[in-house]
Amino acid sequence: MLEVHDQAGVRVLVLARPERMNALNPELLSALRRALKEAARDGGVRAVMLTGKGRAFSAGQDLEAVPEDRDYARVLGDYIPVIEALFALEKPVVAAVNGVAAGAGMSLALAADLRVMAEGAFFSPAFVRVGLVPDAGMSYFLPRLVGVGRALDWCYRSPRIGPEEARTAGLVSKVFPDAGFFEAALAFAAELAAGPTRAYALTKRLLWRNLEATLSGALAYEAENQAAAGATEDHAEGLRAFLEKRAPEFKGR
Ligand code: LHQ
Repeated sequence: MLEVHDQAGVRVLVLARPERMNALNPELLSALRRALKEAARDGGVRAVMLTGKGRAFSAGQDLEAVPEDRDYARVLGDYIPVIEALFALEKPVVAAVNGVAAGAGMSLALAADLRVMAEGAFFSPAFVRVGLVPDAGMSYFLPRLVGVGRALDWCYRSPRIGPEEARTAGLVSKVFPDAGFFEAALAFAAELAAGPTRAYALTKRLLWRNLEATLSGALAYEAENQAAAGATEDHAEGLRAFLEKRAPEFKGR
């Protein structure tokens, strides 16, 4: 259901219900929640990559597992801790979108820090197709990532958002060929894992929090975070490496 392994300092989480396009049900969500908690705790993990097994990233909510009473507030109770855990993780999180990411599957990808996608993959908000509204964080992340106008357009029409449109909108960092996609995405995540991951964590908090700040609040929060980054071993190593004209070896501390 969820396959977990470590490669090159990256905790790889693979949504693995390929026969159901990795549709999300309570068991998979709870496994994901546990795995994210573990990844946060494990000092050997420097980055996390979330991807899907088979031809989908995730087709979103398992439409065969919706309760008869359609108590979606309860269903969403299983999503909330997962989205919050992705957002709170103090390590870079990459969604490697190998195939379709629809509905709440797209929401999962949006809650990652960065996204890369395969040439044959696409995003689809999908909610409107079944008469629903964006959930699992999409209403929060999508307008912030691509602007309210585009988010509304996508949520109303639910088009297939392919690599070109996704890249133009700033939704994905890189597009890789379908053949060898996993390896290319892993190399992307591994590069982050070898970086100053403490500084990444502070940057993530800084950028998101300062979206809501006044200028003076933002400047003060930058100063506070720069003081924290300046106290890391990685900063000392970065300075040393610059002066010694060599590549830095960051440890994430
Ligand atoms: C599926 C699913 C799926 C179960 C494919 N569930 N089986 C709502 C409610 C409450 C709270 C949480 O949030 C939400 C928001 C949501 O996420 S609503 C769901 C949004 N997702 C969708 O509407 C996507 C539905 N799926 C599709 O449109 C297509 O299946 C896609 C475009 C993903 C793939 O199309 P194809 O490549 O043509 O494959 P397929 O349709 O033949 O799917 C393969 C199998 O996977 C098939 O089963 P079968 O037994 O016939 O082989 C599908 O029934 C199953 N599957 N999505 N969400």
